[in-house]
Amino acid sequence: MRIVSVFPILASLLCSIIVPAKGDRPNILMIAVDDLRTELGCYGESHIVSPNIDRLAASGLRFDRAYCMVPTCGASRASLFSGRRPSPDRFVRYTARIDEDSPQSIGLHQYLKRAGYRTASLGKILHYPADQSDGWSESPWRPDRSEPTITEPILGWTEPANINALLKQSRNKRLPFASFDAEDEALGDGKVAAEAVRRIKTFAKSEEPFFLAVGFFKPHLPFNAPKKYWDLYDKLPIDLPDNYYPPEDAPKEAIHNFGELRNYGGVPKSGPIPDAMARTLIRGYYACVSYTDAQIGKVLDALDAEGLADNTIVILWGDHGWNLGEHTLWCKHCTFENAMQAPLIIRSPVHRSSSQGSTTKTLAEFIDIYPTLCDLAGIKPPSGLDGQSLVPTLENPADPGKGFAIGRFRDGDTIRTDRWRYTEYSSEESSGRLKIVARMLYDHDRDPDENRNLANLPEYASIITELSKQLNAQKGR
Ligand SMILES: [Ca+2]
Repeated sequence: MRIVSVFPILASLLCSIIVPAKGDRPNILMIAVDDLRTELGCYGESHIVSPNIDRLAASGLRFDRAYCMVPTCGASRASLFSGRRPSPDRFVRYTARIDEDSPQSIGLHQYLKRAGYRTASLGKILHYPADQSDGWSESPWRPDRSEPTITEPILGWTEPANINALLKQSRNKRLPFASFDAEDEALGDGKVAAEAVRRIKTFAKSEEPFFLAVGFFKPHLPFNAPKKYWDLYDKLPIDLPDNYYPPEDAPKEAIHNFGELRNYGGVPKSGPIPDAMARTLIRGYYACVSYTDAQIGKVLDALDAEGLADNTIVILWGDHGWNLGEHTLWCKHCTFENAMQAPLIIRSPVHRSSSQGSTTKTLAEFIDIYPTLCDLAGIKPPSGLDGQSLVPTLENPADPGKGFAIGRFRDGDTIRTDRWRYTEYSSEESSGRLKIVARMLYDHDRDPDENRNLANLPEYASIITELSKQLNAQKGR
């Protein structure tokens, strides 16, 4: 009984300590992009037209080595918002939710709301809008995502007659790409951007600090975008990746059958994707990135137009990477660099002099986002978070940081260090003990595309022992 009566007093004292005075807190605009890999103008060596993400990077800090915790939508987002590492029992699938997998966690949005923020979720933020929905000041908002009629079948990958047959199929047989002769707002992300602009105008009139989380659905499959974004790449010769083959000596566990893509109409159920279709998929992905980039531009413009940019932290992340044919893989769902790495850009107005237009090679994990935003907002993070603040990197982009990034997918646990990516795959024995059944090791100094698995070579045994020890000491349980 004594504990119950004392708790509200303690809680009240705690809140009075951690919450800065009203008016001192910066706003936070979070932009989440579904399935965005680090192939963008600002990340270099890309044909992708992404002027708006590029200008955000030019005014903020671009993280060149930021990693998701789980390369699948819901699990990545639940881990990010809870600030907790995934484990074999927590944040496993795309359907993961915090209130089921980690019910004791206070979500980032819940915590900011308690600290006096007006919190809003638009579009795709957590996989289920109902997950910890009490952390949003108003019900999470999602657009109507019905799409216009396809007026322009994508040619060049199969016979026109087959396309017409596919167009008549039911929704679950739809094609993996489509072009619409339509305005941006005819599709979901255009509606998300328009709603975000409306909210920013409303929030500008309020004294309350806001945490506005804006989640775009593209470039997630299907690669459907208005025609003008396809036209950006109309003349571009699209090549298949240089490493359109599995890595040398990679275990079978590393390569999946990209079932997510094979569910679509016209995609073969097994075997390689026909080259013409592969090229169209790459072009379609590019079109969707440019479409989303244009929507992001509208949101950034609204922030400027309302005079909020100088008091608003902007953070952009993709929930995980994507394979566009590398190693013959498509989609995410693996522990290669292409699936684990994702864009991360942070623009902190008070760190302009140290970070504006800079890049960093500090290894960052997406569980670091929660304590970073608390730090930037002047709020002490809750106990029990697994990540650490990236503010030292905003203050000095050469900051060494923690020096590793750990993640997992299904039976694979993976660690990235400055030089290495190491993955070990486990299987449960009849005794219940986990046994390592396969390993991968890539030397990023010599093999940044991860084309040769070194794990079975005896000369790397001591490096593997060290990486395995570090991985198992730090991974989520
Ligand atoms: Ca995703």
